[in-house]
Amino acid sequence: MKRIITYGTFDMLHYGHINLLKRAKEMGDYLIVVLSTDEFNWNSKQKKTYFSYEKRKQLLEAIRYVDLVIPEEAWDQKVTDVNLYQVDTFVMGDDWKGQFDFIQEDTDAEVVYLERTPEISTTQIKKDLNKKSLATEHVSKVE
Ligand code: C2G
Repeated sequence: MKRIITYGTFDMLHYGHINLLKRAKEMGDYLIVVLSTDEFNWNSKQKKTYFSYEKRKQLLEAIRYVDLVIPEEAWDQKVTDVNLYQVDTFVMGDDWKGQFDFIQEDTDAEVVYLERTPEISTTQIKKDLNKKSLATEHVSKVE
């Protein structure tokens, strides 16, 4: 059984995430998603997610491509994870290109960077929603 692993925050789940998970699963038989905890996001990425870890985990577990969701609590747990779960392929979007090549040296897993889906991101969604609400607010003021 070919095991694949990938890491992420997956906040405000969108089709860019789904495209990544679909392609990752197509590379093997079993996909492990290592999901960043709220503490890890805040302490190591200064990110406050919209959805809590439990909600983000619930969403990921509902996706047909995902077989297991485990917590990401530290940047340096990747080698341990890859060895513990006997992973064959470590997959990330290519915004991370080159950042995880060490996995190939330190484990038996190959590292693959998949092209990001353009024009969609959690940050973009938040920006667009803010713009829309400001525009609506302005219109209601001038009516
Ligand atoms: N992604 C993508 N296309 C997008 C947005 C995201 O392919 N339009 C991919 C990212 O490249 C990543 C995965 O979806 O591989 C999850 O994206 P994020 O939730 O933004 O993950 P990130 O914050 O990059 O956290 O230790 C690694 C980190 O946990 C990765």
